[in-house]
Amino acid sequence: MVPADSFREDVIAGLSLPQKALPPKYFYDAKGSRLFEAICRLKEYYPTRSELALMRACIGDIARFAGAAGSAAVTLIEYGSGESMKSRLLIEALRPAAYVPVDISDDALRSAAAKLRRRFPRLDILAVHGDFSRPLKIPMGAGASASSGRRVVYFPGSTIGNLTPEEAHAFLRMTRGQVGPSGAMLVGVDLTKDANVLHAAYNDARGITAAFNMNLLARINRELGGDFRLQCFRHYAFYNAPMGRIEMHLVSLVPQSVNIGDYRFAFGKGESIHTENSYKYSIDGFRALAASAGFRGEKVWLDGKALFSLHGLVAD
Ligand code: SAH
Ligand code: AVI
Repeated sequence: MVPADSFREDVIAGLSLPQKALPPKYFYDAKGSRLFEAICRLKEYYPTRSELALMRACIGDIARFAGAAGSAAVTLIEYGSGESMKSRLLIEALRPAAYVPVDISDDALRSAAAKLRRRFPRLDILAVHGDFSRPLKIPMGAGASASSGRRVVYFPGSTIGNLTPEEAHAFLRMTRGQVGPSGAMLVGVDLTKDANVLHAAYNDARGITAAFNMNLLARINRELGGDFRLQCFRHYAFYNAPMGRIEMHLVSLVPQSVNIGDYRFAFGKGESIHTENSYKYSIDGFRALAASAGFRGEKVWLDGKALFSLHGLVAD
């Protein structure tokens, strides 16, 4: 669980904005993480399938890139590791000395770490429960001292797309400092594509994405004593082409007010809470963003349908 105080403060601040908004990192309580895992298995949600296909097809090359320094022990740090599904493939091929999964969802982190310990008994697994948008102390594995080890940051899933380009720039800069001149970064980035494909991926027929979005209101009710009536809101996701992003909102179906502790928020009919952006990039557009943060795009891997990309970045 994230500290209730910062959750409460962020919710009150977000619902007080002229365009009400909530940070997407709060989707991921235990139920939200399970719903996200269900999204990853949906036929409409191509990103997970595409990134896994890309990893399976190119894993030798990806591991060679990540382990480029040869003999130096690698510490593999993964931000937003969730169920560590893709990292398994990378760990098998790269054989790092240590793996540091970082996630805001304690439940997802614990269960992934327990499974990985069974699968890789000799791997040093140092799970960090925390928020990657704030400075975090990242441990080094026992076999990799700060002076001799190579740090590789893995950020798959296009989680970078949930940050604004300004936040993504700051995050890449922070990571560039963290991996140092001999380190590297592997970033999964969803590509700009036909708006119909994007629309289907965020409006699945079974309503799992809608349940994922609505769970944020249920979580506010559960953890902060809010009185959101879920049946009075609906999931709304669309592609904002000029901004190059999918936007997810929760739209009020009626005029209403909602209480959270001593705070009361009024909603007009049709008024929305903006809950998530999911930016889509061109290959060159993402490379330019990485370059502005001190990284050179050395490699890029694509799946067979060119829906998704994995960028291999090195210090410039
Ligand atoms: N890497 C996995 C999961 C992606 S889902 C994959 O590629 O499938 C995004 C993950 O990032 C979730 O596990 C969520 O809990 C985590 N997350 C989101 N915002 C975060 C933040 N600010 N700090 C740490 N973890 C975060
Ligand atoms: C984690 N993140 C990259 C997902 C995305 O596609 O933006 C979260 C998600 N939101 C709705 N469906 C999936």
